[in-house]
Amino acid sequence: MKLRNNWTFSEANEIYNTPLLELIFLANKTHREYFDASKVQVSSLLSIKTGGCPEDCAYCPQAARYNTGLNAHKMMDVKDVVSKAKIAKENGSSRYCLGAAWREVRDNRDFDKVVEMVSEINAMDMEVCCTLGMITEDQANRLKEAGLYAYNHNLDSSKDFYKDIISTRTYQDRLDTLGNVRSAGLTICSGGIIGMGEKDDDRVKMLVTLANLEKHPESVPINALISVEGTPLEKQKKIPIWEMIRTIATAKLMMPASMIRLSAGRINMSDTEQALCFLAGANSIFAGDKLLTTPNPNTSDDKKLFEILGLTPMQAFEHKAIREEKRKLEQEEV
Ligand code: SAM
Ligand code: DTB
Ligand code: SF4
Repeated sequence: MKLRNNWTFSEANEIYNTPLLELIFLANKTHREYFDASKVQVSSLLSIKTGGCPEDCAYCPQAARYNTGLNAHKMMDVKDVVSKAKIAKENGSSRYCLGAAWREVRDNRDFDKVVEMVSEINAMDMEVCCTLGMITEDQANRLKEAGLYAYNHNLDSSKDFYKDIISTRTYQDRLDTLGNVRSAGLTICSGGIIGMGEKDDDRVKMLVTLANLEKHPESVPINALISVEGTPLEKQKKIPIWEMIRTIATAKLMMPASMIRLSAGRINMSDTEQALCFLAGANSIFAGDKLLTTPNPNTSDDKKLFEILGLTPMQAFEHKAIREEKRKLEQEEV
């Protein structure tokens, strides 16, 4: 299957509505054309600056305006972050993602510290990712020079539904940041959240926007909402697993060379449910007892799950090599 960035809504919608077992089969088949299906990328997350965020994202426990009982924390020290990254590496993580509860990056001492963290973790031969909110091209360049590999910035949902979830910035702001990240030569990690009350159409539209970017995001996190008490979405029910599977499989069929990450929400999924997500083309997870502020399955349970399913963690940068090889072969075919 060739990579495309001219998807129409109706094409994507048809994929999303394919009978479920057929959809899983097609996604799995496509996945195997691009990746070794026995390998899963394991990433770890760390919240380096927690809470007190001025934005109003309705799902987020870190927004200062909601009472979620979260303890805010100022920027962590570089050495503490580096030692946590070491532990994550020992536990099989090849990617380390640093998250800050910021609306946007500012050129201040805290940003200098992030640059230092990136450079030290990159020197440990891990893929370093940051998620720091909106960013300019200059700031993205600075991170790239320090050794940053990826920048995470989610579209979260469709343009239409975005307005119901966030009012303090626009969808275009998100797209502009993705453009700045690309211009700096970084890889993009961008996906969304399902289970916020959006319609199937909103999920399909979000995937069309992602898949029609000039270049597909190299990784696409699909988060199931973790409904946190005190946020406006506290009453949202757990998303049926079938909808998670449909979203993952559709993302894989539209962006076959991208890593689809089964992200937030694994804590509420059984092993069997997670296995179906892997079968539908997910090949990346967040590991470690905590995501940014909410719980995640513990490392020993994940190790057991990998054993049962015959999965092994990918090495750092391994998937990049697989993709490049595949692209080379395709070019030879033409
Ligand atoms: N402040 C930065 C930003 O918004 O881009 C970076 C951190 S923010 C917490 C990163 C992403 O986490 C959000 O874009 C959202 O997709 C995801 N997220 C936050 N709260 C979540 C929740 N309760 N359930 C699922 N995903 C969540
Ligand atoms: C992503 O798509 N999901 C991660 C990561 N990128 C930064 C964050 C999930 C956060 C879940 C809520 C929390 O733990 O605070
Ligand atoms: Fe702030 Fe990011 Fe949470 Fe929105 S998702 S409130 S920008 S930390």
